[in-house]
Parts: sequence; C-alpha cells; structure tokens
Amino acid sequence: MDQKNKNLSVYQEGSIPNAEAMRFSIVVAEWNPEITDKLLEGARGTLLKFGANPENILVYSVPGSFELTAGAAMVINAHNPDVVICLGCVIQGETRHFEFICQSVSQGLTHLSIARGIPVIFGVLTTDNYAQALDRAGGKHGNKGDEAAITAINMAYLKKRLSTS
Ligand code: DLZ
Repeated sequence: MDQKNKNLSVYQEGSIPNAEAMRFSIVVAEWNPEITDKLLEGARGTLLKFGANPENILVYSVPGSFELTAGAAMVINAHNPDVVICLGCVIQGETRHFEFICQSVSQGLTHLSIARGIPVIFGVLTTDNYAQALDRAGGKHGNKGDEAAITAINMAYLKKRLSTS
C-alpha cells in the first residue's frame, strides 16, 4: 500500500477500546518544541477523547529525544503505568547526529518495553526537514501524537486482556 500521503490520525471509529481505567505516562522531548508541543497536544487530546481520566495521564519532559529511553525507564520505575508514550522530533542535520539519536532511541525503547513487559510507544518524528515535521504534527499528514495515543490504548488493552486470561 502506498503510505506516501497517509494521514497518521486516521483510524476506524468504534474499533478503539475505552481508556477510562488505563494509566498513561507521556515522556516528551523539549528539542524542536513547536513540534513536540503539538504532538503532546494531539496525544493528550486523543487519550481524553477515548475516555482517559486526566488524572491518569502523567506528563514528563526530557531535554532531547536521546533522553527518551532514560526518561521512560525512570517513569516506569516511579509509576508502573499501563503504557508509556514517548514523543520527540529528530530532524536531519549536516552531521551524523541524526542517525545516532534515531538508532539509540528506537532500539532503547524497544529493549525497555520488552525488558519491563510494559508497552512503550515510539511517537518520534524522524524527518529530513522541518516542513515534513510540521506536516506530521497537526498538518496535512495528521498528527503522530494522535497515532501514538491510539497505539498506546490498543497496547494497554492487549496487556490487560493477557493479564486477566
Ligand atoms: C543534539 C541534538 C540534535 C543535533 N538534534 C536533535 C533533534 O533534532 N531532536 C532531538 O530531539 N534532539 C536533538 N539533539 C539533542 C539530543 O537528543 C540530546 O538531548 C543531546 O545529544 C544530549 O544527550
């Protein structure tokens, strides 16, 4: 399927579980704040739309996307949430910084999730330029924050189903 013009915020209405009893932690990177603020707004709004209790959505900031893994680990230790959503925006620059950050955070979050048995959602934009990031933070390709929230609800639901079966 051609994903080029896919709006990240499109999902099947009625197919998303109710989030009322779920406990969420969101870790958001402060680098590129105009973008990550919008990702956070989208994620939070989507969790609330599907019934999450505002008191069950804890939000913490870390300096940059590289720190998302450590931030998520600390949040898990402190709160044992049903799911952690990590939000960030890494934009390609002139150096190889981009590759190191993207690789580190994607692998770090995967390892953390598996090691702790808690879903950790990768809501990180990894774009060639600022315009592509804007398009995916409430622009023409939707909001990756919304998408991360939907994924979080689905994964928290799966975890609950498996723990009661
Ligand atoms: C240093 C850096 C650079 C160049 N670019 C980004 C970026 O596009 N997005 C982002 O979230 N963070 C960036 N950072 C900061 C790193 O994530 C990290 O905070 C620093 O390397 C300190 O560990």
